[in-house]
Amino acid sequence: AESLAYSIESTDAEKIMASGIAMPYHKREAGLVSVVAGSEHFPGAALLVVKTLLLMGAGLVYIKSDQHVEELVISEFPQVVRGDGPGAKVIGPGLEDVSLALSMAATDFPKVIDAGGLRSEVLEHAKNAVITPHEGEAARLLNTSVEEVRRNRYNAAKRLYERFGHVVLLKGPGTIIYDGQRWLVIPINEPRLATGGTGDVLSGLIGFFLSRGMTLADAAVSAAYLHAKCASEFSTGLNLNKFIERIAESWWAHYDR
Ligand code: NPW
Ligand code: AMP
Ligand code: MG
Repeated sequence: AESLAYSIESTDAEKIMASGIAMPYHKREAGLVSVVAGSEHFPGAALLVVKTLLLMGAGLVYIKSDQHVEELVISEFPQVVRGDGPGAKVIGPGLEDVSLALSMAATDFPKVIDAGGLRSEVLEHAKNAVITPHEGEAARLLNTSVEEVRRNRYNAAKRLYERFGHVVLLKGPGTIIYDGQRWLVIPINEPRLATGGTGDVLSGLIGFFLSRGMTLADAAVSAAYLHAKCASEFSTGLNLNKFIERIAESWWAHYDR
């Protein structure tokens, strides 16, 4: 009952998402995004974020990671630029180097912080961020158990907001977004999303919407909605490359041709 009280209708989510649609005139208007992601263990996370950004239509994508990951990303997507650029930040998917997250967190640019960036020392330092923990990550940040988070997901989201002051997107069946005033819930239980790499795609989507000038909460809602909706359109488990393509097709369908 609690979740129904706050859940947003798909028409509302579509409206919020549509507010981010402007026809870009050139690449610097189409969204600049720096991706700080990947590591020796998890190079794929950086590829998933970058692919999502490129297919959504980000104008210029930068990759800042260890040398091996940067080279891998650029060999797959030669349009990506090495280093950090003046735009939105996606910090953390597959990232193991906390110092890299720390060095990027305090800029004024809007940012999404996930996975390897979800550490107290990073979040205390960060500005202008949406944080995207799953229940395990939320429990770690709150110094509590996963069972406790699961028992009251609203309370966990609220406590994360109170502790760190960032917009919170708590992942799971019924993703909760809390910005200190509004509760927004994507009321979708989609088992196809319960698989490795889907969170990395979500981070890319949020980074894209931030780069198009959406507020932190609107970017989080738009991304979580589009992500869950497109997953539910599959008749099988997700092939992540096809999943990213389907999300991007759904987004691009909003442009008049
Ligand atoms: P368990 O196992 O259920 O008892 P971690 P991660 C617990 C990157 N990836 N969802 C769980 O407990 C990510 O970006 C790279 C998930 C366990 O103790 C990260 O940088 C990929 N976990 C890194 O890998 C593809 C839940 O939390 C711990 C949970 C690690 O990310 C995969 C797991 O959390 C991945 O995206 C829940 N709802 N509830 C790639 N191909 O490059 C409880 N847990 O240690 O942060 O591990 O999420 O796998
Ligand atoms: P991560 O654990 O970081 O890979 O993120 C998983 C992504 O899939 C998040 O966007 C979750 O909200 C989503 N997800 C996982 N399981 C479910 C589920 N059962 N129903 C809806 N969304 C889910
Ligand atoms: Mg994750």
